[in-house]
Amino acid sequence: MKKFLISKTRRLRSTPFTSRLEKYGVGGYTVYNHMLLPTFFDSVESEYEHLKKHVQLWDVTVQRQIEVNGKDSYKLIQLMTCRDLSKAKINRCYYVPLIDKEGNMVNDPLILKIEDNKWRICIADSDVLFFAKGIAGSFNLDVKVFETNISTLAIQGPKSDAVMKKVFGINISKLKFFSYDYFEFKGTKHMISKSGFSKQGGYEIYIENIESGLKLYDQLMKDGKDLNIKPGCPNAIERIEGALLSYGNDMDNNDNPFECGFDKYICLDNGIDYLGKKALQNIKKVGIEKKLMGVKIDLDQINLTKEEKLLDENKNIIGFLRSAAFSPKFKKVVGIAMIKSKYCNHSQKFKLNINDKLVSGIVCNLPIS
Ligand code: THG
Repeated sequence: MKKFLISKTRRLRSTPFTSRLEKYGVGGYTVYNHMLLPTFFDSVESEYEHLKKHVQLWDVTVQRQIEVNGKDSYKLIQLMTCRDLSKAKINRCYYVPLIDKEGNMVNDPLILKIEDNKWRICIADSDVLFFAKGIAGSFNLDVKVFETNISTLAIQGPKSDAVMKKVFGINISKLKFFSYDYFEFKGTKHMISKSGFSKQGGYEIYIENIESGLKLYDQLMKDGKDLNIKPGCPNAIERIEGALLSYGNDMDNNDNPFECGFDKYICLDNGIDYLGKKALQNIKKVGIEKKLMGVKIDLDQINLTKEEKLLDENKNIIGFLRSAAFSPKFKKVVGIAMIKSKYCNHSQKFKLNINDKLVSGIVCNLPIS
């Protein structure tokens, strides 16, 4: 098959770090929030092994930050999510399902409360800006809503502490999981949270001063050299094994937060008010018909480009495979699938037609174990 390139334009946005990724030999991109997101440098598998042993520097500028500020900022934020944020604290990160009036998923961002009347939403891949502006307009809220110019770097892996201590000093290691603070690099303060789209531990740096951010990128690569730092990116294998969900892949606007396993982030019964509350109360009453589960498949490779049907022995559809990758740990393909409720029991078997070949698999829990 003829190889082709993705054509870059203003619409398909680059990041301040794109030229560095290309210098380091980025091997492929995907598009996320209308922006370039690397998918691998050498190979997804070698980078999976490296991420679990060492440390990687990721350009995750695609996690665009939507800022909401003004008198009604909490009201707008709360209208969009079923998670109770009434007691949210400054210096903390909150993983929240955003839902519409029907109770369906719009996005699953990290939300940071910056000041009493200032919040930032670090979005997954959907146009939250227009959803937020639409609500602000129709509820006549006193808020400003805009996409910031912030670029995000993630330092992920078991040696992330060591690299970050070298660059920002010993205090960085006091940061607790899902909290953030400000740390200085050569005279410029950067906001840093202990978070990231891997289960290997690490930090995210929210860069407002690009000039300092570019110097910081180079310093992290330099100081990380003896710790075997490499440029990387969110790793498909690692995130599927760890059940870090990907909006647009694992779930979308046809799924609700109960079906995605977000029960602990759903508040139905106290004073808070949000768009989809009635819908979720109703779903809770009638129950769900499908749920995200893990799967293991007897294959040694897969390239999933659309949902695939999963069938039982009588050819009934039991669910749909939505993400999959070969796992060196399980020596099989592992995946995330939306499974019909009556087939959700652990160890339900299924068949799957891939490249005109029928292969076998089994349903399991998430995270995959
Ligand atoms: N970091 C930041 N913004 C983001 C992501 C991120 N925006 C887009 C995307 N990733 C949003 N999706 C997720 C999914 C999972 C997590 C974070 C963002 C995550 N989950 C933890 C877990 O499942 O173990 C913790 C959940 C919790 O304690 O509430 O970290 O990666 N800035």
